[in-house]
Amino acid sequence: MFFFFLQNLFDKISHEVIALKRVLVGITCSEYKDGERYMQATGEDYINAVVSAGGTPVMLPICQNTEIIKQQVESVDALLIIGGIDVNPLFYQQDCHFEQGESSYCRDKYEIELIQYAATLKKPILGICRGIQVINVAFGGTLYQDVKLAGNNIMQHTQKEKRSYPIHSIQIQEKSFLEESLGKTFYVNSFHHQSIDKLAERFCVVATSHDGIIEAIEHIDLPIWAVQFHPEAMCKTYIQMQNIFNDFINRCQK
Ligand SMILES: [Mn+2]
Repeated sequence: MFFFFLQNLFDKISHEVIALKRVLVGITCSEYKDGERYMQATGEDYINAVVSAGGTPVMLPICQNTEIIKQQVESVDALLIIGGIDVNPLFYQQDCHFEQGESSYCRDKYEIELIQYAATLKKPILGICRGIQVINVAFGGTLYQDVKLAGNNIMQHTQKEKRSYPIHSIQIQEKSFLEESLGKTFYVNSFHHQSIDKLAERFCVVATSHDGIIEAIEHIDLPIWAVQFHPEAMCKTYIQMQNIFNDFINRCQK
């Protein structure tokens, strides 16, 4: 009898511990067209990285209703802002440069609203690639519409190598979230032709490449972290990349 009591107690506690550990991560979506149908989807690599880190992924579709966006944010513990096409420069008050690529006004408006509302609730956010750019814009920063505009010796940031292999190194600031995951320097992949120009207020740069391009940022007060590369694509080839997601989920629990 006493054994059953202990067994029940143990089951109850372990169930609660597991329930505590599962961080619900809202992952943003990309738009695409399948024949005549407009679709939304997210990358399987993001889902797998969150699952491997012990989180529970849910997809957050793009929509244009403020009440729904607020409810999406309220219903999750954290946000993962994924990669994708360029941000429309009108969101940082610039005219379109010749090199500006494809953009989606609706996706930009949605993600900016999502990020700004999540910030008011102090929900943790991890931004990846386009994610770092849209986070910077959501807080008043600007982008180089093409990395070539950042200087004379800018290297190639749109690699021809496979996604799961790196192309350039980054130098990482001490005591930053990224040093915790990757150490002082690391080789990363690169699939961006735009990058941060003017950094939004209350953010700091935590990693750069040798040509000075911003490769990671974090907020000074809020739980917001972002990288310009694609760690989710390298989790299987470079185990340290999974640390970025593991550490993110751990910080979400604090
Ligand atoms: Mn790069």
